[in-house]
Amino acid sequence: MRNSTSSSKMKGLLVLTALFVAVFGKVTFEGDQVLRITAKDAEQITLLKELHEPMLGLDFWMDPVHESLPVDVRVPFHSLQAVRAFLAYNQIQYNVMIENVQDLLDDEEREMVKYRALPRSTDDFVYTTYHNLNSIYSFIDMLVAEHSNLVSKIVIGQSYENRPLNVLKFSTGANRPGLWIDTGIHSREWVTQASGIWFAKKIVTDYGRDPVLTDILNNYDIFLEIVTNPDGFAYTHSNDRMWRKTRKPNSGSICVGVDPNRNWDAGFGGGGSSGSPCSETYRGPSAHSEPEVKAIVDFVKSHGNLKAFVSIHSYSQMLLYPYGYTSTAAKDKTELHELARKAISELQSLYNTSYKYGSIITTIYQASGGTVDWTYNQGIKYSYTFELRDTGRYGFLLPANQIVPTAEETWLALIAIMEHAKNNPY
Ligand code: BHK
Ligand code: ZN
Repeated sequence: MRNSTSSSKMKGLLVLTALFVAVFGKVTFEGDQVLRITAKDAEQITLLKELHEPMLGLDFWMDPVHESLPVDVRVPFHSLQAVRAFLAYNQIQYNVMIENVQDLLDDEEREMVKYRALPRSTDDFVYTTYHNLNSIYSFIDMLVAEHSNLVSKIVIGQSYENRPLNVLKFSTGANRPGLWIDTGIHSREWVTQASGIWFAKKIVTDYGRDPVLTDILNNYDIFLEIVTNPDGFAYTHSNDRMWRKTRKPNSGSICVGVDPNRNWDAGFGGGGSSGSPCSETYRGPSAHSEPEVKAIVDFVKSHGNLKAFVSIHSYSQMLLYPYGYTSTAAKDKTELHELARKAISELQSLYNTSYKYGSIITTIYQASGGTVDWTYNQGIKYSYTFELRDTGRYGFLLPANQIVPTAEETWLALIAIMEHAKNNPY
């Protein structure tokens, strides 16, 4: 996730990868390992940056920034020997988190194919496995059909590849202020879309039964966009499980896609974003260049009365608030911090999962053009980003048996945020 030059070597590698995908259909990760590298000082961080050499084909799940954060990196099989020798030679500590990435993908796929048949209702839907885009779209339509008095589907726009950008609207009355939740803006963070599905079912199940949710929904509408980056998500199923960005081609480059969490008009172009189309943090040619981002921007502006905005990612178990592009504290920092503490203590009460919390720039790293920095600057005070499970044992490849526990604990934190917004009108 760092600036890369589009050197001819890089082009060679990318063309080879593209060719491989064209011939064999799907990128394979056989023999790839995920290493957790722990740099002990600034000198070792500098050495790690040499590993961004494009021919190595490394995929930084967590970027080298400072010594306190370990670096998780997927190393393709063809580079393993070189990378491990480099780390040993420089006496940089690391351990192997994932022995063979493809083994985890095979487990994931075996689990999914057990449930290929489309269920007839959302009661028969399997919440304990991952689903493809068609299955999620059909879930959305079933839910709306079953609970048309409570939930409707709004199409806020079209993706670059013309897929609908569906938002579920849970509403019990007209002209209410709104609370927003999105999942899956980074397509490979599969536990987030899976949790979004579970949240949707939870809302229709609990309304009229759970007093806190009922009170929230009697006063506010909830908007939920489950597949916020549908082109990327479809691509994670069809071609490359590790795809993060959008799928719009970049003019003048063979590299595809923009990081939708660097594309917002909040410190756009600043530190912690890249101007290189081949980078995983490529910000795009201009703010809101991505239709998936622009659709939300237009929705937020035309709605005009959102009171909370929660954008959900994985992994690393963090609850973050603005800012990411500047170290200037948000004016509501004290309240946001205290509410984050409350929300993660609710979360932890269920399965003892521990979260870090704080501003984006102080808790992870500087990142400019992020979603919740923009929504916060639009006046939506309760703007948060989650990083769901885990802390790196499986990373983006969280086993399906953790979907429901992850969704359940996260829901407690979401309720805490929504309830606080309701009790503190502004
Ligand atoms: C979160 C919120 C705002 C800016 C950055 C982040 C961290 C996030 C990112 O965009 O780099 C890390 C990530 O995708 C894994 O979910
Ligand atoms: Zn993410």
